[in-house]
Amino acid sequence: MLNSDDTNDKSRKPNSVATSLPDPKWHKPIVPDREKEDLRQEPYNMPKGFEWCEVDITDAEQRTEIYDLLYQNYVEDDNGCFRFDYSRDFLTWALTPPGYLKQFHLGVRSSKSNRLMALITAVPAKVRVYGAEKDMAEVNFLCVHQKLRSKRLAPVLIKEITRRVNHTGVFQAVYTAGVKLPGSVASCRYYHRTLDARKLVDIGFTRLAPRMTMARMQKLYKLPSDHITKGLRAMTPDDVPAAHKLVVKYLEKFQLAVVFSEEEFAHWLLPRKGVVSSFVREDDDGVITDFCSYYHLHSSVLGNPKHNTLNAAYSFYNVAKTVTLTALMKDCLILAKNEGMDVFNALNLMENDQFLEELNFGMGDGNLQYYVYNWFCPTMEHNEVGLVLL
Ligand code: MYA
Repeated sequence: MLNSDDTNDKSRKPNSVATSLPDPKWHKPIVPDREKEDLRQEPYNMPKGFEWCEVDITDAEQRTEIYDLLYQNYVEDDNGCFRFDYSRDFLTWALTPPGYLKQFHLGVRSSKSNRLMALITAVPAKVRVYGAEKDMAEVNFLCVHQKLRSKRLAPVLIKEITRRVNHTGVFQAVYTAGVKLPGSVASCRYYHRTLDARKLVDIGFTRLAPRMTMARMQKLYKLPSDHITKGLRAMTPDDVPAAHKLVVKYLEKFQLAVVFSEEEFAHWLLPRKGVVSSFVREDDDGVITDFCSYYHLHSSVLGNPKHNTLNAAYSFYNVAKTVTLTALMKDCLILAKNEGMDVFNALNLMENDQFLEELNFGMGDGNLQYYVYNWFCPTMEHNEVGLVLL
């Protein structure tokens, strides 16, 4: 939700050059890697009445079980007004990148009813933190059914996913959370750009400022009906090699960044209807010069008589070379609005500070903490982060 209170932690350590080799004294595993035979071989014990399962996201019925668990129990805002509603297609996308493993889609079922009661997932990714490039896991969708909260099931889920990931020879992971736990590497803030003022006011996502009328607010957030940058169009499979090069090169300037292979880039960025939208700018010579993207993540509106769903676009990866980042992101707002979005969200990471104010984004009310599991390194500023997790 929108807020004007800035509580960002400013006590960050200094920069170092993003891709230069890091000093091993300040950049190292907390616990050294272990051989397979030295790892725990058997799964952690579940409390009586519950058992582990692997949930098959490619199976329609099991996908619906994941969807329902998250739809009813996943992340809410602090006021309990909104809850993430990850669509089935989104979940399929999020959990099946190249090299994904079924044993990392870890669920807990009730032995009696067989109902899915908890979940944690990991997918493989190459991530660079400062100059150290590592195979890591991206951990997401940690969820315990509301009826089973505060029974310390979450730590068991975390230990078991760690064990499973370790068995593939991977000892680092990245994840984000709204909660501040020990050892975060960066703290980012969400910003929100109103697209449908009336709906956002109706559902209590934002308020009419003092002395503001709805008509004035709508005027303030009005956008042109079509995008402005010449040559900007949806990305196609043919664009992948050039767009991949552009994005990978751009991400080199950040201290925490994903290192996409071309295949991973195609998975994460090729447009999927209702899931992810990506655009390239092709110049008159047919060269791909600029790139922008956002993903579609809706939220349930809880207890509102008029609206059930908040349609939100989330800024993903953007590279502006021949236009300003502000101009490119203005086009993104227009494209997102034309896809039916009510709000456009962006974190203040990468170079997003450049456009947030000018494009009328308002500051959100919570921070998103970034964590690198089992990695010791200096903390970094929000604008040194070049990684967007879902
Ligand atoms: S972030 C999204 C998290 N999900 C939600 O917020 C959904 C709604 N909430 C819930 O479903 C539950 O409240 C959860 C906790 C499941 C969050 N990350 O079982 P408990 C610690 C890490 O009694 P519950 C995402 O998905 C808490 O500090 N730890 O509590 C990324 C306490 O520990 P300690 C968390 O409320 C996930 C303990 O859990 C989080 O029933 C990355 C209490 O357990 C959190 N977001 O369940 C996970 N929230 O006592 C880490 C609470 O020690 C991955 N806790 O303070 C680590 C890397 C693993 C792989 C490594 C491979 C190398």
